Amino acid sequence: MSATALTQLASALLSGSVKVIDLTAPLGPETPVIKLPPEIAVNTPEVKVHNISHYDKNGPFWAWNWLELGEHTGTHFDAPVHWITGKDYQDGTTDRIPAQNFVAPVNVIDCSAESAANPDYLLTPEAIKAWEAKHGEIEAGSWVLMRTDWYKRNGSAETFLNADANGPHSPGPTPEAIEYILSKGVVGWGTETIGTDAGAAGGMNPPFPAHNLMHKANKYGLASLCHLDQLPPKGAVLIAAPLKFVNGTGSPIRALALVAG
Ligand code: 23J
Ligand code: MN
Repeated sequence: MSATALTQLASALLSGSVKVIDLTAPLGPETPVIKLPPEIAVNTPEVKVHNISHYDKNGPFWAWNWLELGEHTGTHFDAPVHWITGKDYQDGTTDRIPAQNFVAPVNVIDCSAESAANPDYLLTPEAIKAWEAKHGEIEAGSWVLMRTDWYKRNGSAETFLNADANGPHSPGPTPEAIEYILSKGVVGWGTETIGTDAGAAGGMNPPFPAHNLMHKANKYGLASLCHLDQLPPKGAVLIAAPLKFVNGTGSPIRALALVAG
């Protein structure tokens, strides 16, 4: 029997020559949540874990909890219906997105030096084209992930949100960068920050361009990814699947990357 791509992958997983990298932040009461200006929006709650039983009178042989959890919490997936521009897509909810889209190749654009020097760093089409000249073209059906090393700040809401009197300061894309990757036919756009947009994105045109433009095109977002510094610029495969919430606008995920070890 000849080795197909899938039997080769299966052997590579068993031998460790393909490794599984966990791109997910711990999810719990300490998980930072986005803080939108309260005068314009109601905010998502912090995670709460409610105990049902713990091998006690409420359940003598078992432990279990129930969760109080926003859809857009921690390492999570943004579905097209999350944004008003994507609200009419029939396949734009977490339960109706075709599962084929949850497994795809990734392009990782390293913006860590720029983001360390400037927390308001914005990725432009020119920077993406320079990356492509070095690493190869972004293919239709692939993800584009913005590596910033911002995940290293994810332990505390203060450093992660990085807000001052002028609002939050965190890196992200320009509207033109999102338009450029959409022209390549990508499946989605992902970041290490609290959302897929920059901290200053509320003041851009359109406001929150990663949300506005990606979801308008029935494409997806990933936020609060971790460990993008462990991925090659090209060649990894991302598995990022939301829970099958009925009519869901997003979901926490366990984001996993397959990389050559
Ligand atoms: C609602 C409004 C603005 C933003 C967000 C949600 C998110 O970042 C999100 O988690 O989708 S920027
Ligand atoms: Mn979200």
